[in-house]
Amino acid sequence: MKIVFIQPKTIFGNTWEALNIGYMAAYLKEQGYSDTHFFSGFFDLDEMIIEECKDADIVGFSCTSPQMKHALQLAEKIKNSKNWIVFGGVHPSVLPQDTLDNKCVDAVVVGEGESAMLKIVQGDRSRIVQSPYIQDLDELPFPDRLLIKQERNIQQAYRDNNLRIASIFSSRGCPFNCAFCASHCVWTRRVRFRSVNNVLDEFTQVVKDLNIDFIKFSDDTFGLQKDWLINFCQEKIKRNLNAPFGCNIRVNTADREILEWLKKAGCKELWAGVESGSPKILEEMNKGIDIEQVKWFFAITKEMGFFRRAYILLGMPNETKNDIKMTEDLIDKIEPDMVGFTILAPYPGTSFYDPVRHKNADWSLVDEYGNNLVEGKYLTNVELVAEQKRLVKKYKDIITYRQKNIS
Ligand code: B12
Ligand code: SF4
Repeated sequence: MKIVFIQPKTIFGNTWEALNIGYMAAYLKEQGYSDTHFFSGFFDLDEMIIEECKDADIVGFSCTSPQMKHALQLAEKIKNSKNWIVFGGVHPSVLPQDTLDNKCVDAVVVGEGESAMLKIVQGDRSRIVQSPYIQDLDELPFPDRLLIKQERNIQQAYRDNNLRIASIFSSRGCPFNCAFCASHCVWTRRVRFRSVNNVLDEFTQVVKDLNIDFIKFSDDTFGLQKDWLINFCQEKIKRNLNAPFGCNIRVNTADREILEWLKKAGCKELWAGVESGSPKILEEMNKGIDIEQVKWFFAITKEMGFFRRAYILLGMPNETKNDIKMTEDLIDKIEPDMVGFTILAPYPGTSFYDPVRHKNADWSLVDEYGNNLVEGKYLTNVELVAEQKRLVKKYKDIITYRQKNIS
């Protein structure tokens, strides 16, 4: 049985490792299905992808909303009477019926993909497939990084950062409820953790096999459980794993003890959602943090010598120029080492998605770095984009790599 997985592209052209596909392919391989192939719209030409799918039995597309357009363009050309076209990922999970309304889509997987995809490979021809979540994540094999041709992403990272970088996930899910986030649609709000040893085994293997200089923990938020996190740091030190790493962290889940352990274990970078300097806007985002926590986190992490990145989100419905001014004041106070300014993107699965208003939205044109869908009560879209540009210019010395490149 020939199975082809496709990572469609976004028009904004930033590439990333298709670890979701790597996970599913490794799982299928363990169950005896190893005739799997992978193509990425970022690197492979459409004609080549279509040609390679001619004799495929199952073709799986992995989609966030901005990837849907390219996925459907390819699927229309690939669909034939013999193959079975499956769509999975965040967008199809949130809008399964919408996705199935496209004639070229045979089935949609809602939520976690590994065991659902196995069912399909074993003959399940339901149009919507949803499997129970895997209880023990250690049961999953490590993602097949060779199949997803990760070397291409590593080289890209090297060109951008002069470092060979790879991502690892230590958990699935996030218990928080930020209004602009769609994570819960795939993972629910119950967090599952891999064991420390399982994560460190992968860490060891990835660093060695791929010659990696820096590991990114791409979890929604890393080390949500204090005991787990301290144990992870202690074990990493014990194993003499010196490769540095960075992670997403919430300013209200860290404490001094956690940060000290992270430091000792080689964590160099911390990436935190600051979002806004206005309490009213933080409330509107349902972010669950306050300004004092932000100030405390950035002061202590500066003192400890971490490289700290702050994410700022503009475009909440009630945001005014004065709120943005409060955000600037906060940035000046906390002095992040890097900052990025995104604009709210009302993706399906977030609280800002409106099925009526956004029915015919072209999601391929929607990006957090700029989109024409969002405007607030007090700021028009044009004003918001102008504010974003102004801030990018003002903070040009510490702006994120991606934002520097696109502005
Ligand atoms: C890390 C991350 C990134 C990293 C990726 C780093 C990396 N190494 O992979 C970066 C920063 C590059 C990134 C980029 C983007 N991201 Co992002 N990202 C995430 C995050 C935090 C985790 C995604 C992830 O890889 N999870 C781990 C894997 C294993 O999970 P998964 O991808 O969901 O796959 C599982 C299932 O969905 C399913 N599945 C997935 N594909 C398929 C395909 C088939 C055939 C089947 C059967 C099943 C299946 O099975 C998989 C395994 O169980 C999520 C939030 C979240 N927790 O979901 C946002 C999230 C997915 N990102 C989002 C977006 C919008 C993007 C961008 C489009 C942004 C942009 N404008 O460029 C790009 C697109 C890239 C992408 N596909 O994720 C949105 C999607 C919302 C939506 N409705 O589309 C999310 C949900 C965040 C949010 N705003 O709410 N992202
Ligand atoms: S933005 Fe981050 S912290 Fe908030 S719900 Fe999403 S994943 Fe969790």
